Amino acid sequence: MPLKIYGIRESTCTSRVLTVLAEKGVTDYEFITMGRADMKAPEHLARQPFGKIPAIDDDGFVLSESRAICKYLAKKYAGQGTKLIPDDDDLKGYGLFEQACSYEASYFNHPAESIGFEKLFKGAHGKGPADEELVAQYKSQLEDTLKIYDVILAKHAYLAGDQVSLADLFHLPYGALAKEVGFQTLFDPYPNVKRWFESLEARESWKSVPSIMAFFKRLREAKEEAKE
Ligand SMILES: N[C@@H](CCC(=O)N[C@@H](CS)C(=O)NCC(=O)O)C(=O)O
Repeated sequence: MPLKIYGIRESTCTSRVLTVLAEKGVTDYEFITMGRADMKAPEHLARQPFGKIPAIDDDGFVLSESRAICKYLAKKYAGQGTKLIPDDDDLKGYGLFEQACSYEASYFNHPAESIGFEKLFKGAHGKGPADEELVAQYKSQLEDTLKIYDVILAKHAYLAGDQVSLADLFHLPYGALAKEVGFQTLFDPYPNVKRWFESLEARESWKSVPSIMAFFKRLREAKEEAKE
């Protein structure tokens, strides 16, 4: 049975997984597009107890949480495409890789995702306008992180060393979104971060994934059409 991916292609967390599949050259999978009601249905809650996307079903093995799915796929398809995770016997490489994954989860994701929430998701879900005071706070938190990233990325090309890894790719969905919603020049004051992020955005894998902005544009157009 082929690998099944449950998600919305343009959603930030699903795009993280699709980017990894593209890096690995995996095309043999079934994509199941989920609506909001599908996410809360009992059969999906069995895959993702929090009622979120994405989730996968790999021949009966069920897994959720985009970063865990990416790590699983990087190991499952270790023999093909870009090497995105250190070998099992590379203990120090593994430590550095997990350290970089933790940087993303601890210091980058929250402010970047929160900017996306305030500036895009909130309005799109009818939850009112962005709280610009909060946006400024998240931007400042993100800048604190980028300052430190700039020092790290002066020493090596990527966060875990000189090879790209999942830890770098994990930044793409919310980093790109933060730029799209009004902070196009966010990374510019940090030359090493700018070089690093632009190199990630230029990867064919990421360019093959549909943009979250296109999804919300379609949603807005559909709502406007329904009103007419
Ligand atoms: N930590 C989770 C986050 C999952 C998540 O928040 N997914 C969003 C889409 S990016 C979602 O399902 N939103 C719909 C909802 O919350 O109802 C992951 O990385 O998979």
